[in-house]
Amino acid sequence: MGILNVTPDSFSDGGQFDDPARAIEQAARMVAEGADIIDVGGESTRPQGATPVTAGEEQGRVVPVIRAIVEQFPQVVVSIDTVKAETAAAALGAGAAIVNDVSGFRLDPGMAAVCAGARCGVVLMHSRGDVSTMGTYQHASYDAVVEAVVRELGGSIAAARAAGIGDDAIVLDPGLGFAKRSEHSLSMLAGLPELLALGYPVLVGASRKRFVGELTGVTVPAERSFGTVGANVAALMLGARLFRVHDVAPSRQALDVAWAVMRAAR
Ligand code: PMM
Repeated sequence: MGILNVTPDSFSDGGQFDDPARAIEQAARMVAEGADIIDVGGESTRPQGATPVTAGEEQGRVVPVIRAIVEQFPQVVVSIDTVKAETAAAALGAGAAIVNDVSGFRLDPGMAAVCAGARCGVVLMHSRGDVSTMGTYQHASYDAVVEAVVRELGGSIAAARAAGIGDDAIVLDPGLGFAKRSEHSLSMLAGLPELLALGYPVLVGASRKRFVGELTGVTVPAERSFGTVGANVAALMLGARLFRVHDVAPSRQALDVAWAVMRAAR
């Protein structure tokens, strides 16, 4: 899953792709490098505290880009990274097939019904707080982080099922770096088997995150590609099957090789 942040202020690539023409160019590059899914986002959750945007502003950013990607790359699946039901509905109308909700259906009571109605795929990510605090440590207090995340994601799954979303439409995400210090993100990666025990495929978003920076000593997010690859290969071996990344080629190539080794080892 290649990341396309159409925002002026994302933590790792803010302002690079907020012009539609440049966004499409970046989508084309990610498709050429092997992305199967393009995740389009129009609202940042950056760790320094993000500025919430209105649904109208967000739609103005993402809808033209989604339309263009669907038209130019019909083989690619588009997901919409939003916590707002109204934006999800507009994105699905423009051709998106997956809703990636970093609040796991917590923040907008209308989200589950929109997804159920569209029969789209859903990524339920764990987080705490709202868009301006979920990227900070404000709610990063846990007795046992893996148990807490499994329990809290259970609430997201219940909301999805209650709205009529099928089990085969659900993907879970531990929410690396969201209300999680680096040690929490590491514990979540190590604890992926416990998340998988809930019975759904798991997506991880390790790309350029702070824990990768802290483990490698690389302070510039855009230079954390090697560390990101390490996290993704480890996550693959622990059971993750979807990988949200900024730099598609390194992770795609590493994961293809690691997967071939895993299959040959069976
Ligand atoms: N991380 C970010 C945004 N959206 N969605 C999912 N499912 N998982 C993530 O880990 C995730 C996400 C923050 O990173 P960005 O600002 O570089 O997009």
